[in-house]
Amino acid sequence: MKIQFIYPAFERHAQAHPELKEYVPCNEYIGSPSLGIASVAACTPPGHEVAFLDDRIHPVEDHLPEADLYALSFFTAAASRALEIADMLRAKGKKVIAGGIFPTMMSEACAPHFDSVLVGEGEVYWEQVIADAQRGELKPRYEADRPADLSSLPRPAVELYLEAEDDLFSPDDYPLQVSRGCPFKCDSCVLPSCMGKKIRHFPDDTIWETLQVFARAGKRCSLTEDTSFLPIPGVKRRFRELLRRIKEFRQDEPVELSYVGTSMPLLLNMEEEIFDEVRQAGVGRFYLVGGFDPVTRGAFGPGDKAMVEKAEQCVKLCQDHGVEPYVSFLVGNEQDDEGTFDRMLEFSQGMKLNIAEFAIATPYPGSPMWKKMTEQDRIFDHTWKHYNDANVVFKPANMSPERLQEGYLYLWREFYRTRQHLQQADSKLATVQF
Ligand code: B12
Ligand code: SF4
Repeated sequence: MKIQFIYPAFERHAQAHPELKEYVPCNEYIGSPSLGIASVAACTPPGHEVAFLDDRIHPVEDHLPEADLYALSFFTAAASRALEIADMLRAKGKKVIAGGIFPTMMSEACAPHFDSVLVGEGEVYWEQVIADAQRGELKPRYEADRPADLSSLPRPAVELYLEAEDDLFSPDDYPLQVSRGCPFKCDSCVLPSCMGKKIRHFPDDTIWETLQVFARAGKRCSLTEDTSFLPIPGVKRRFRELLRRIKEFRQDEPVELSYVGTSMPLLLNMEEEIFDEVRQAGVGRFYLVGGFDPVTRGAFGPGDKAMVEKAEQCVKLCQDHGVEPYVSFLVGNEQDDEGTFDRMLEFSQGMKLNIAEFAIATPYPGSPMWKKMTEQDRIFDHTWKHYNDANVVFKPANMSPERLQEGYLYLWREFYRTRQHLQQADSKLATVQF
């Protein structure tokens, strides 16, 4: 059988608001696809052919290859396009199945558009799906009855992505997944619902192998998840071991990490040496998420002085240790009011931030925020492509939706107004996702 995986398009900040391109000087950069397809494809039994199509670069309408089964992988921002592609393919009589975060959280919304909806971690049931598809007996729904056992999984088949690169698309970094699951429950995060509440770690060998494949292809890797810094016994120790091994590994291989993602105040729990270890592992940047935690919510919402000082301390820790802070400011939290936008800009100015991004709080299906906003009947937009952190889809607590939308554009414009020199900056700054 030939299985054609498709990564449906979604709009990023600058696509949703083209005026951003006029005032944000950093080069536009399309991020790599999520690891979902590569992870599932790696578990395909022998004897089948797998192929990958990135609809963001090569729209399905113009590049539709023949296949026996079309497997779409998508999160909420890509759901509008995914449903459109599925309808189009099924009108042509093709078999189409859906997996990923959105099908996992909203399987009923997907069901009318697909032959099968796949819920949860795909590695658990993928062989069964293939066997049933081959016999022409696909079931309408498959669901993982347990978390995947990471110790027995093959590494993600990232060659699928690397081989699909061309002149139009060749990202310089890819995500590297070191664990799954999280015991916390931040408002707008779906991970604990999708991947479970317990942290599970990939074995070192799986991580090394993946890192090596990327390094040999000239790619950097990003540690995109903040769970490595959580104050849970054993988690930080494991992360430090990982950093030390990467440091050693770099003596023989051209391994480079582009950034490590973390919720801002988690840095305050870190021992000083970790910063050096991060740098020695080649990490040039922290992707500092603000707006998920009580510290930054207190700092930028009501402007609580003690919280502002803590937030400043987080940025300063990065600067003092030579790791660039790239702050991602989330606006539209319950505490935020009309003053929030200027508080964020003053903070950026005071801390001499070089680069930053701005995102609108979004009630992703399956997240605690979704549950609360639905119960309070505050969601007014169910167009999934607007769920991309660039559009207001709910009624904010202390301002109108229009004011929040304007404030978000104001932040991008005002922050970058004094940073036009970034046009000449190192191409690595192009990893700013806008
Ligand atoms: C790397 C990453 C990115 C990259 C790459 C793009 C991408 N879509 O992944 C970039 C940086 C571009 C990105 C951008 C954004 N991202 Co992002 N991103 C991630 C991250 C950290 C890792 C993705 C990944 O590789 N996961 C690992 C794979 C293995 O997991 P998976 O895709 O869920 O796949 C498993 C199952 O879902 C299933 N499955 C998936 N596909 C298929 C297909 C089939 C056929 C089958 C059988 C099974 C199956 O099996 C897989 C293996 O178990 C995730 C967090 C996470 N851990 O997932 C957030 C995440 C996906 N992003 C998120 C968000 C919100 C965004 C932004 C909107 C944020 C922003 N500030 O703007 C933007 C999107 C657009 C924009 N405005 O720019 C949210 C999505 C929430 C939601 N409900 O949809 C997540 C979950 C983060 C979070 N904690 O909330 N992101
Ligand atoms: S944002 Fe990070 S810490 Fe919070 S629930 Fe999601 S993965 Fe866990």
